[in-house]
Amino acid sequence: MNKNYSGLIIKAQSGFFTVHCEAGRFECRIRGQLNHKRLDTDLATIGDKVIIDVLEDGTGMIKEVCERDSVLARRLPSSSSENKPRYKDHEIQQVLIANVDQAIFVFSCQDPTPNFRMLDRFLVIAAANDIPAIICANKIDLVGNENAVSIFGLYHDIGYQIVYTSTFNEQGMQDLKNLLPGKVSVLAGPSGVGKSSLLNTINPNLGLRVNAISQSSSKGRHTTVYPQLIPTNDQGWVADTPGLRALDFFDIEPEELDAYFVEIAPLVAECTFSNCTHTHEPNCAVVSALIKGEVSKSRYNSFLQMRKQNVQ
Ligand SMILES: Nc1nc2c(ncn2[C@@H]2O[C@H](COP(=O)(O)OP(=O)(O)O)[C@@H](O)[C@H]2O)c(=O)[nH]1
Ligand SMILES: [Mg+2]
Ligand SMILES: [Zn+2]
Repeated sequence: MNKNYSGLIIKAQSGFFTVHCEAGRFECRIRGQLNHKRLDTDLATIGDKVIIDVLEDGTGMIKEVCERDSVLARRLPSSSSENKPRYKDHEIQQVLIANVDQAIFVFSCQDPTPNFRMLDRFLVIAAANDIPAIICANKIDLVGNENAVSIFGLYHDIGYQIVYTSTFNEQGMQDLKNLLPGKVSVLAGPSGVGKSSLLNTINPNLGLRVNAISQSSSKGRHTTVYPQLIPTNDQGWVADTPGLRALDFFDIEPEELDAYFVEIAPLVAECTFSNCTHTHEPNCAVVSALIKGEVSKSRYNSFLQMRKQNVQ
């Protein structure tokens, strides 16, 4: 007799899924019928809650993928091919992770100096996917609390939650740990900022390699790394997805960009032109706020840069 369990997909690897259930972990395949008219990557992915059939031999079969609360997805650009409908009407997504509760973007206060263009890009992608974003400012030991707060203060002012951490003196580690229980979190940030060190501090059993060469470097090219969820504490999971490095990808239309800058979005309605690009138009509320110092130059520059990169 087959047994039914509900569980969570914690690893997905070319058609094979590792499903974590209360009863244990099972290597599963997915039922053919489910494969109907959906993108392969959209079928089931890490973070999906599933019902599985465990067979006599101990392997499993995913028989149902539960409805998703949220996804971190890359919308595939269909606008490039003439015949396909635009993705706003007919959305084609590549889902990286399902049911993400929050994204934690890690940057270091120093070594390397924070790349705010990249942080702003991450924040926009989180906003576009409707995923709450938290900033982790690591290596606080290198600059001290006060400097750390002034380096990242701008993000505090516009309403983001920031945790200041050090894996060296364990400052702030409890604040970070407190965010994780019972949630699926995505951790992303440039290499060298201390992501593996933070995860090792959170869960000492992980033994992740610190200072590991990034996946995109030549040395790592031949080893394919698959996305997976790794356990933290109290039923928390953190997505360690190499694909997230490719959060560099950008698939947001230039006209919708202003909606994803938290401090710019509320100003848009005050611009004279409803299709204002906030670049050269007269009576632009965003440019006025910039001049008054209510929108920071740094954030406005990120906005302009992302806009430009999107206009082909
Ligand atoms: N000073 C300082 N260095 C750190 C801290 N956390 C990590 N590092 C160092 O930063 C380097 C990169 O760390 P790693 O965890 O591999 O970063 P990742 O590439 O983001 O995974 C290593 O040399 C770590 O020892 C910290 O809190 N303070
Ligand atoms: Mg690492
Ligand atoms: Zn405007």
